[in-house]
Amino acid sequence: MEQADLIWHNGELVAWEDAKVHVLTHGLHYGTGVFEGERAYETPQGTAIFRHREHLQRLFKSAELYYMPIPYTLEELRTATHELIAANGLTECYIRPIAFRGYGQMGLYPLDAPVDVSIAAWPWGAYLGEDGKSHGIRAKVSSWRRISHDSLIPHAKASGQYLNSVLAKIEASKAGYQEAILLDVRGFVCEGSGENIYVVRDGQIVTPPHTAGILDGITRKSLMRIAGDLGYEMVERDLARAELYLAEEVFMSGTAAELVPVHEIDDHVIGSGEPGPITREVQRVFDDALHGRDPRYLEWLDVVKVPSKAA
Ligand code: PPE
Repeated sequence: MEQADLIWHNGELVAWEDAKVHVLTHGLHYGTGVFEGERAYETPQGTAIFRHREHLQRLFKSAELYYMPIPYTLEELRTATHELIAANGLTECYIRPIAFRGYGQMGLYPLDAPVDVSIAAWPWGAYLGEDGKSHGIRAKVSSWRRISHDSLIPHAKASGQYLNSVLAKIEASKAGYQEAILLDVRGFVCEGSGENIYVVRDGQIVTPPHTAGILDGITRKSLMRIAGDLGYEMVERDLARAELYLAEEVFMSGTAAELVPVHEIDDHVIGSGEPGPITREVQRVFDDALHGRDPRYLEWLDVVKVPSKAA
């Protein structure tokens, strides 16, 4: 990975290589952590974090779902992130806040363990490759089902839950595909290992509902608004596996991945085999929104005061 100079750790900026934890950190053993993935982009207003408050709200909600009090306020973490980006001199970056049960208690009862909070930021290019973003990726339906409501909390972005995504990602990758698509416990389409998913059928954009065990993606919410503004209806409903193969277009979205077209699933060519017109249109407007080029979506930007080429 690409490094930056500093990491914010429990209220202080420390050197990147000194941001370490004890091997008996609770979260390392039991996955008791919650995290976020955010991105900052260069915009005409300066470097800006996309939907920063919404990401931090989800972080606090994930923590609360696991009975983990974060010892900072949302505004404190927001300001800390601005300081971190400025101190690192970053103009575009990925941002990873994480709150986790720290060192001091072993055993499954976590409530006496301290809660540590770190924020890292570093340059991270196209998650599924530049080529994937522009020409689309090949995906495989995983043999692993997405974690379900009755054993974990799909709405929480919690560290331990990601073992599910890790298994799916390894399986897809070993089979020669770039991404996995997980079905939910009932066998309906859920999402990618780190992305929400959308299918275009009869000109309508369809995406799995909350009850399918998705992570409530912030990019998903943004695309829903953008699609509506473009005059498309985005419908939340259960999707049968075969609807992936029958789709005119398929795309995925996430903070790291951004919007990525899918041109092949389980060796079935999707539509023309090229990213379709609706995918392209939504992708273009989303890219404008991220980079502050569309006045309709400026409210989504949290501008950081750092020297910026565009400023
Ligand atoms: N589902 C999952 C399972 C998921 O991890 C993400 C984000 C999404 C959907 C999309 O959510 P949003 O980013 O709010 O639109 N995945 C994060 C972690 C990726 C990683 O490899 O780490 C991300 O994109 O930052």
